[in-house]
Formats: sequence, structure tokens, C-alpha cells
Amino acid sequence: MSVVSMEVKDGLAYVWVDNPPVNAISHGVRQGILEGLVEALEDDGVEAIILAARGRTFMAGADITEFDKGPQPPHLSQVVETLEAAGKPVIAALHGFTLGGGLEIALGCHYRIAATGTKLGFPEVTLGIIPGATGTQRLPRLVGVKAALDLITTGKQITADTALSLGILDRLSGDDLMGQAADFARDILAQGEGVRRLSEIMIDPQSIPAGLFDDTRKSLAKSKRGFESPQACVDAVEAALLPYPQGVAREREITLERRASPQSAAQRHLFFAERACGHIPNLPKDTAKRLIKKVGIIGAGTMGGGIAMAFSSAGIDVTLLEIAQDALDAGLARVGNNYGGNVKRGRITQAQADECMGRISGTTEYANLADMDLVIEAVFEKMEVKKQVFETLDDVVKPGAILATNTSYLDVNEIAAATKRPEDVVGLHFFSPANVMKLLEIVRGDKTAPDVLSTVSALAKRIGKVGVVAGVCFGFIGNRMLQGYAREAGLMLLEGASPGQIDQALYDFGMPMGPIAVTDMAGIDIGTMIRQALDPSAYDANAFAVHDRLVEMGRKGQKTGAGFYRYEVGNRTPIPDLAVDAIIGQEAEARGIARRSISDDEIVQRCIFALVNIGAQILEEGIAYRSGDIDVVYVNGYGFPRYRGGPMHYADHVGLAKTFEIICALRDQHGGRWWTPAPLIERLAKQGGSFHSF
Ligand code: 3H9
Repeated sequence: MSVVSMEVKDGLAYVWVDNPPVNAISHGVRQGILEGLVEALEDDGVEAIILAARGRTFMAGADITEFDKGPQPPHLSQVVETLEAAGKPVIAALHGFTLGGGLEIALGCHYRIAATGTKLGFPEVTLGIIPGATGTQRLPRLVGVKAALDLITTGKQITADTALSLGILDRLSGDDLMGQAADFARDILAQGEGVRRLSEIMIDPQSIPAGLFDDTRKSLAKSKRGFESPQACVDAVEAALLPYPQGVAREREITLERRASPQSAAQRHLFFAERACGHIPNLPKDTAKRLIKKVGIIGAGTMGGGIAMAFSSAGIDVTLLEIAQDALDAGLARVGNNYGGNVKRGRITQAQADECMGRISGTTEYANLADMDLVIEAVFEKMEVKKQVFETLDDVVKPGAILATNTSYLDVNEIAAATKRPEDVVGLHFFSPANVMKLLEIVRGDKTAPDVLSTVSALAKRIGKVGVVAGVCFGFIGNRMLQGYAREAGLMLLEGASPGQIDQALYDFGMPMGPIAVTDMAGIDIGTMIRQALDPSAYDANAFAVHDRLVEMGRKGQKTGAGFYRYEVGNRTPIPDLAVDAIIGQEAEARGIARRSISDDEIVQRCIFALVNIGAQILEEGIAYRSGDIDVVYVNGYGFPRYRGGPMHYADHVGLAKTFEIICALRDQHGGRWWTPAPLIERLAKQGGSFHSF
């Protein structure tokens, strides 16, 4: 079946794109549009041409699956130029999403009409590239440099109303997009307006606020630290001040460079990985789903409140349970304040905040959770407490409801066994703040029913999260790997690195915060409590010696004003503390560890390859289905730099042969207890393979 067709009706040619699911502009689409256009132009009976798309959306951009193959003519820019060069008026009729190359095609057309509800934008920057099929040259000519920079460097989507006010759209249509597109075409013909070409506009340099490009570069260097494509977008938009052919040539140069960059490979990898994790192996797409209309949440602390917000913001009714009325009141007040904060920052309107709060009710009685479709427990992280909650839920909640635990490392099978319906039990591990963080680890117990998995996986998408399925083990995917990362940071403290050096090295690698500062923020005592429940053989006591000393001294981190760093009242900026350096020195001496100078490269290598080695074990054990799932967890839950694609993609980028060599060298230096290379790495290294195939 051809992905583009052409029909002529009453003097108008309709070029239809039909390439489900999102009309990505594949080679066939590009070729088809050109052929349809030629046919329409050659037909003397055709006075104007309408370009439209079938299905749920206009065109969502270039076909990203083709990127690795290299550009294949006809190029997208050629299609855009040909549309613009047409001698008969071409009108783009937009609906659904008009993104990236889809918007570039629309800008090549002479006129644009869109159905209400259409979303438009240039998301290329999120893929490490630029709108390189003349988008960076046409948009500033149409809406001005400032507005274009804003759209292109952020990748944000705008509504049809905003697009109309910016001048991107000429008209909005009601329900009958195609009927109104035809009326629009006839108006254009009747008024003899003919063709309009954005490429013919020259931008007046006087219209650009002084210092706009440099200020934008500086601000992006902070807000998008480490990302190359936002800067490249500014360079390309700046080139729109040149005469059109030169601007386009510069855009092409930048496009080819970005497309071949490791950052773009990393960001494209994540685009597909984030979608792949919704496909659960051995779970047919048509697996039944349970209806989720009412959600109960146990525990109205920061986590429970954040989870409540995630559901209520998605239009789902929530009942929040706390045993004590004052704790419940405090929890509800916190949620109210958070919504209030969102209103103040202009993220939502007061009416939306009121609507969301209206969907959340509180209770102190378990009996009021009886008719919930899903109950999520977010209570204290102790097995006995969790089991008690699940026993109660088993007695109270209606049959068929899903019972979920928000545990971050406990055994979900053991929790499930506290009920008479383990098939209804699943782990839903949210990340704090749960109303903001995108990641949801979905922990499948041995007995979790397929329809429970399929329901919560779809639910994750409904509440705006990326749901990644993990198997049961201590810490699942994310926290199990984190143990290696934290261990190496702790060991390097004793071996000679300072907290500040470790944090700076990993910050420079791209992490939002170094591991020591994160520990101070989370509370050092949390880790101490978790280790107390573990067999000592499961962790390296040396790595946490300083942590335990600090906790004994009451230095539990930010919350006590001191931890690895000092903090001034009301300020979270970490201040290095000589007292901590002294403790580190004492602990190293007591353990016979000689202190030496440690390079920043060693810090990054040990912390990151510890993640990779455990990631490979997790993959081989089947705890994670795909290496991409691990990357999605680390980027969305732990702040691993998106432009590096996640730890497993990073290892692929370094090369698995090199990765194996590095881990072997670390084993030779530090022993095989933690540094025995995962068999999967060894195997792939020897076969010349990569994690990408997993
Ligand atoms: C570009 O245009 C470059 C140009 O400037 C030229 C430079 C020279 N290609 O997200 P969903 C697949 S770059 C290929 O779950 P939704 C997706 O993988 C492009 N495939 O649906 C998934 O497959 P599967 C700029 C694509 O309803 C299926 O479609 N454009 C593409 O939640 C459904 O996707 C973008 O970055 C694509 N472009 O969201 C927009 N897009 O079912 C990318 C989607 O096998 N797309 N697929 O997992 C999106 O943001 C969302 O897909 C959209 C729909 C909002 C449209």
C-alpha cells in the first residue's frame, strides 16, 4: 500500500499521507508527497492543493528509525523546498501532532489551517539534533527570532491557539477540518492571493533585541548543562539572518554534524527505549486491563502525597489514608501547598489546582478503601510494617483490586505472601518527588497476574510516567545498581578523594549532584538503616565506615545541618568541613587503607562502571528485560545525563571490549569481590557485541 495518495475534487487536489501510527516522514512519504505534488501541479483542473494526513495525527516528524542509515534522497528539505516552490497555492491541513519535520513541511506550504486541539512544536532538540530541514530558517522569518529561538531551543509543544497568535497558523477549524480547508483554499483563490514563500522574507537585524543570541546561549549553558544541541539550535537560528541560501547551507552543515554526534545517538536511543519499556515480553498487547477509577494511597507523607498528586493531576480520584487525623491534615495541607506552588509558578491555573484538590479526599479508616480499584502502600520501609498493611488490605479491599507496594528495595514476593491474593500484588516504586519524577519502577512478583502488569503499565503512561518493569531482587533495577555506585564513592573517600572532589567529578560527568551531596540530601541514616537489615556479606563495610560514624555523631545530612558537608541555616549549599576530612583520615588509618591522590577520571570510571557491571548482572538474571530499560531507569530516576544515553548505552559507546578491559583492570587493582566482570560483558566483549541488542 502506498503511504501517500492523491485525489482531485472540485478543482482542489488532496495529497493524503497515510503512514500509521504517527505519519512519520519516511522515505516513502517523502517520495510520495513529491509525486502527488507533481501530479497535482500538472493537472490543469487543479487550482490549489491541500496537504493532509489520515489517522490520529498530521506528521510527527522525520522517521527516526531511518537516522542510523544516513540520509536517503529525496531529503526532507527537498520536499519542503518543492512544496514552497509550487506555482499553485498549497495549504497544509493540520490535526493531532504537527512536530519536527511535520511542522517544517507545514512551513513549506503557503498557508496553514489546523483543527482545534492540534499541538505543534520542534522536538528535535530533545533528540540531540536541530530542525534541519529548513525549520531553523523558516520559523524565525515567520514569527521573529525571539519566538523561534524559544520554540526551537526548548522543543516545547504549543497549542493551536498559541500558534495562531504567533502567526504560524492562518486559521483554526472546528470539527470539519477538511471542509474548512477547502473553504480556505477557495477564499485564497477568490481573493487572488496566490502563493506566499517564507524563504523570500529577509529578517531585519534591527528587530532582534541586543545580545539575544549570546544571552540565550548563556542561559542554555546553565539550564541545559552539557547538552550540545540547544547551542547548535541557536547557531542555526542565527544563520537565518544570512541570505536564505547561505542560511540553509549553514543549517545543513550543523544538521549533519549533530546527526552524527554521540549525543544524538544517545538521545535517540532513549526515545525508543522509553517507548520499548511499555512492551512487556510474553504479555500479549491485547491482555485484558482492569478498570482503574479510584485509587487509595496509604501514608500521606511526602511520598504518599506526591503519588496522590500524580493520580489526581491525571483526573483519577484518590483517597489518602493516615491513621492519625493530624498526620492526614498535614499531608493534605502539603498537597494543597504543592498545587498552590504550581499555580504561583504559572504551571497550572487556580481552577485546575482546585479541580485536582477536589479529586483528593482523606480518611483515617481502612474500611473507606473497600471499593478502591488500586491501593498503593507508601508507609515506613520495614517489612513487618508493610506485611501488616497488606494483611489489613486483604481483609478490607474488594476482590479484583490491585494492591501495590511502593517499597524501594524490599521483597515484593514476601509482601504479596502476606495476602491470600498474591496475583493481585505488584510493586509500584515511585521516585521522590512522585508528582514530578518521570520514572515508575513496576516490580513484578513471582505471582503477579498478567492483567495486573498490563493494567499498571498502561496506568503509568496515563499518569505521565515511564513505567519500567523489574523483577524482584534487593533494590530492583535502580537501587541495586546504586549500591555499587555508592560503594565506590565511599571507598574512594578512604583511599584519598575528598567529598568535594568526588561530587565535582561526577557533576562534571553530567550528574545533577554528586553521590556524597545526594547522600546528605536523602539522609545518611537511611542507608545505615537499610544496611542494618542486610547480611554484612552483602555490602562493603569500609565503604560506609564514614557514613556510620557521621550518623553516630548525629550528622545525618541536610536535615541536621551537617553530614559530609556543613549547611548554614535555611541554605542547602554544601560547605566542606575539615572535621569530616579528619574523620575520613581516621577511618582510613584504622582500616589500614593508604591514602593517595585519586584522579577525577578514576572517580568517574569506578562509579560509572560499577553501575554498568551490576547492570549487566541484572540483565543476565532477567531482572531487567532490556538494557534500554536500565538506561531509562537511570536517566529518569537518578539523573544520569540524558545526553550520555544511560549507563548501558554509555558502555556501548565506550565499547564493550574496552569496558571489559577497564573492569578487569579494576579487578586486578581492587580484587574480585566487587569487580569480577559480569559474564555477559565478557561474552559480548569477546563476540564484538553490544548491550544494544539486549
Ligand atoms: C525530525 O523531524 C528531524 C527533522 O527536523 C529533519 C532533520 C533533517 N519516527 O510516542 P508513541 C513511533 S526528528 C519513527 O508511543 P503517543 C514510536 O516509536 C523527529 N517512529 O505515541 C511508537 O512505536 P512503537 C521529530 C516514531 O501517542 C509509535 O510511533 N519528531 C516517531 O504517546 C507510537 O509513538 C519527534 O521527535 C518518529 N518520528 O505520542 C516526535 N514518532 O509503538 C516524536 C513516534 O513501536 N514522536 N514513533 O513503540 C512523539 O513525540 C510521539 O510519538 C507523539 C505521539 C507525541 C507524536
